[in-house]
Amino acid sequence: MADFEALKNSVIDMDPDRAVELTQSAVAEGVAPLDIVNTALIPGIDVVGQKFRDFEYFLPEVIMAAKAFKAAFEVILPQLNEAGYEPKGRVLIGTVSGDNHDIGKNIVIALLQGSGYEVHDAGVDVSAQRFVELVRDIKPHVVGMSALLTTTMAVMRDTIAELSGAGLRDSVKVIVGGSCVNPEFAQKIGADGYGEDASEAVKLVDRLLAV
Ligand code: B1M
Repeated sequence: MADFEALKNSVIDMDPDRAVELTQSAVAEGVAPLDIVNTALIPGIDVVGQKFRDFEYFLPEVIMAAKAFKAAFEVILPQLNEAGYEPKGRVLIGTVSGDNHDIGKNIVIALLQGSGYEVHDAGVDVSAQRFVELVRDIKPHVVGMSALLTTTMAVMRDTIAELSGAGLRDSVKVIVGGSCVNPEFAQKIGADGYGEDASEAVKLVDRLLAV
């Protein structure tokens, strides 16, 4: 019988090998892939997010736990696709032009993927024009921009302006985050929301897409 509690703990304990092993045996037993995600992996990464907020876990632990999560998720991704798994929505995320900080963005991506979103990582140093190109190609429901440098915040405003100029603004929700950004700034530049941290970003996307 699949041990969901042990699988959840393998994510919390940052143990990718154990996470893979337990996921493989659950798959072999015929457990539905979505049950594995919803009953073990997401609850596990949720605990990690909470520990991070409570200063019980720090960055290295979050990155290791995200690795365990991703390793297990990779085992079931083909099964999810076969099972006709429908992502909750499509999200495009990047760190804005001039800014190479990507640790926070990567955590947001891991939690969004864990929560069932198809996420496209635009990487770092992404210009307003590049965001527009990617929105045209990928047709995301949500565009997320991350910035940690006060000098790069303006790129968020420019990207929203470029999206409007290209006639794409109404087709996507725009969210922003990163330690130099706040809700007032998000509102001022016409974003649809601000995520204070990765778990809040997931809740925000859920809210905006009403899922
Ligand atoms: Co840099 N850096 N850094 N740095 N760096 C900061 C940001 C800084 C505050 C340090 C300081 O001076 N105290 C400062 C910025 C000052 C400012 O403008 N306000 C700074 C600076 C100045 C610089 C350089 C200019 C230094 C230099 O070269 N002179 C340079 C810039 C390079 C560039 O980007 N062009 C630089 C370089 C670097 C490193 C390469 C060494 C490294 C980055 C490694 C990497 O990312 N791959 C680095 C690091 C590690 C930091 C600090 C120490 C840590 C950042 C981090 O990863 N935090 C940082 C100081 C600090 O924050 N204590 C600092 C952990 C991460 C989990 O948090 O990214 O905030 P964070 O993400 C959170 C939330 O913000 C939110 O969720 C995440 C998870 O909870 N979130 C989102 C983030 N994006 C989101 C998007 C969303 C929603 C939520 O929706 C789309």
